[in-house]
Amino acid sequence: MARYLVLTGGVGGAKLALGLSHVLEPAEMLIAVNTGDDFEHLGFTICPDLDTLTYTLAGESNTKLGWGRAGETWQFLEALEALGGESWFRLGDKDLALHVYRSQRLAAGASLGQVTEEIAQRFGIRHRYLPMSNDAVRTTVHTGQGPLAFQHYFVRDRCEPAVTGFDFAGADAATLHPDIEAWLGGCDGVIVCPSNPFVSVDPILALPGMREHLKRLPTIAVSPIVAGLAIKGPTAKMMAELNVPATAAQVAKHYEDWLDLFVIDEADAGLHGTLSVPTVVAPTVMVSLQDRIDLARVTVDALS
Ligand code: FO1
Repeated sequence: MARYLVLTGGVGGAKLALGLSHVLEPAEMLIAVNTGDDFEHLGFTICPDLDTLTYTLAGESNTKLGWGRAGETWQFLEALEALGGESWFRLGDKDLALHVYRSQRLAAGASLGQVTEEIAQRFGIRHRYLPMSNDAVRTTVHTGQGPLAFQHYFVRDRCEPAVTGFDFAGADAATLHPDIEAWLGGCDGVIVCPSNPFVSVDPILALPGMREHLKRLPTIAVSPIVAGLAIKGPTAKMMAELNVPATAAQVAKHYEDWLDLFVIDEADAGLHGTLSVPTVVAPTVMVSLQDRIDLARVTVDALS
């Protein structure tokens, strides 16, 4: 039995993680989730990428919004707004329960990993996923308008400010979640989901020792860029602002220190054989569940 570590961030990554959960048994994969997007808001610790994965693996994701929980209502937010409270980050009533629960457990001394596992169990999720670290890491987006906490950049300011760089406060002093570290010691390869390289994958790579693991292990990444466009989110916009080409080739270059195989979309088949990393050409745009499963199968087969 082969064992894989899966690295993921938000919505795009969770789609492939769901596909992988249909292709691999729970004992064959562990998912390490970016927590650089986490923030403290209204007194709660909010972990958007962990929650996106929880809702996705539980079949509870809000497909209409693209984030949050299915069947959501907004009475809390409306009441908060009426009070003049901060409502730019939209917390639905059901979603709020998760933030209350997590914040209360963290205040009682539980680690983020423990709380994540409790939540996964209550949602009936069989495949294991963990925060990249139990320590707080917070992404700052540097922009022409100054530094912005990630969610201020992403949600409040709708990714409008032009980015100039990123930093991951706390990463240098943080340690990989101990179970991820242990898993890396015995695993057969790493699968990097089609998440934003700068703000979803790089925070995980910023943890001490992670890049060394990736250099040592077989790795495969799926391009988040197809024909110069990001499937979801601001990746292509960020690349343009950073003065690099918004192409799958550039993503491969970003990962080239440790990447062994790169999955590119059929629309980018022209790049096959032209990159510093060997490529696998496959349909990477995941619309249906079957698309997610098919891409997961391609990824696992290519790595094994
Ligand atoms: N994304 C938005 O675009 N607007 C929101 O109001 C918003 C609220 C929100 C609440 C809880 C949660 O877990 C996620 C939420 N997201 C929202 C998504 C999220 O902030 C981003 O998609 C990720 O951080 C990027 O990976």
